[in-house]
Amino acid sequence: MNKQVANDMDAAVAEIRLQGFTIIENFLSSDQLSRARELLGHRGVEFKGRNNFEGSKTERIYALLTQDKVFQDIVEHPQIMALCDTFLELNYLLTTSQAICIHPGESPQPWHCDDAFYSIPRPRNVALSTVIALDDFSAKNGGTEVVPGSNNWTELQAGGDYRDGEAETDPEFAERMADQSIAVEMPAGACVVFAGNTLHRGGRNTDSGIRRALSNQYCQPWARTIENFYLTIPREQVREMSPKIQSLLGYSVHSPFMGQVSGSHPIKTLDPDFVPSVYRNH
Ligand SMILES: O=C(O)CCC(=O)C(=O)O
Repeated sequence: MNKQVANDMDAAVAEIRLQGFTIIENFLSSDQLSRARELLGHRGVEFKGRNNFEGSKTERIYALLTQDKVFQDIVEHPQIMALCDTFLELNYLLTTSQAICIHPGESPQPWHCDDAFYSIPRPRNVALSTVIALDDFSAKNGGTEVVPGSNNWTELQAGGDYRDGEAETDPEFAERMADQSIAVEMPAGACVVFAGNTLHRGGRNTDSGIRRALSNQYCQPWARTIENFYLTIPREQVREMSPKIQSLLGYSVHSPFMGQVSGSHPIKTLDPDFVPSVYRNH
C-alpha cells in the first residue's frame, strides 16, 4: 500500500470508529462502474421485496457475486479488505452480496443496523457493511441515510437495533432520527462503509429514476452469515473464484477448527474427488 493510500485508510478507520461510517470516493474504476451498471440495467426481471425491509419497490438480487467476475472483484476490493483486516478477525466472511435498486415511490426502510441478528449487547464488533453507489446518491433518490455516532450508542439510545416499522409509530424515536440522521450524498462509483452497529436505512425515493447500489457485507469468522453461500453457490463455481473469495465464502477455518468438514479443511471439498471421511465407511 503506498503512503497516501495508507494515510487515507488510517483516516477511514478513524472515521468509522468515531462516527460509524466513512465515504470512499472513486472506489470503483470507471470500467467496474460501467460493467456493473450495464449488468444491472439490462436484467429485465424484477425481484421486488416482500416486506418493508426488503422494500416493495426495491429490487434485490442476492448472491450477486455469482453473476459476474466484476462483482467478485468488488467484493475483494483492496480498500475494503484492508478495512476488514482492521476491524474483523482473521478469516472473516462475506455475509451478503446483493444489488439494491430503489425504484421511484419507495418509502424509507425501517432504521436498523446490519449486525442486529447477533444477540450480543452493544457495543459489539461483528460486522462491516458497504453500500456502493452505481448512480449518484442524493437525499431525494433513496441515498442511504445514516445516524453519525450511533455505533457508539448504548442499547437504550439505539432503542433496539431493528424496529420493524415501529420507528414510524414512535414519535420520539422518529423525531430523534430525523434530527440526527444524514443522507449520504455521493457520486456514482463511491462507497459508504459503516460499522455493523451503525443505524442506517435505505432512504425514500421521490425522484424519477432508480437508485442502483451494491451492498457487500462482512462478518466475523465465528458469526453465522446472512446468506447461506454453501447452498447458494455450486462448488464448480466456487472452484473458479479467487482464493480470497473462497475464504470469504467460508472455505476457510476459524482457528483452531471452526468450519472443518469431517475433520478436514473445507478448501479440500473443492477437489472434485473429495469424499468426506464420514462417507468413506459406508
Ligand atoms: O439501500 C440502502 O441504501 C441501504 C440498504 C440497507 O441498509 C439494507 O438493506 O440492509
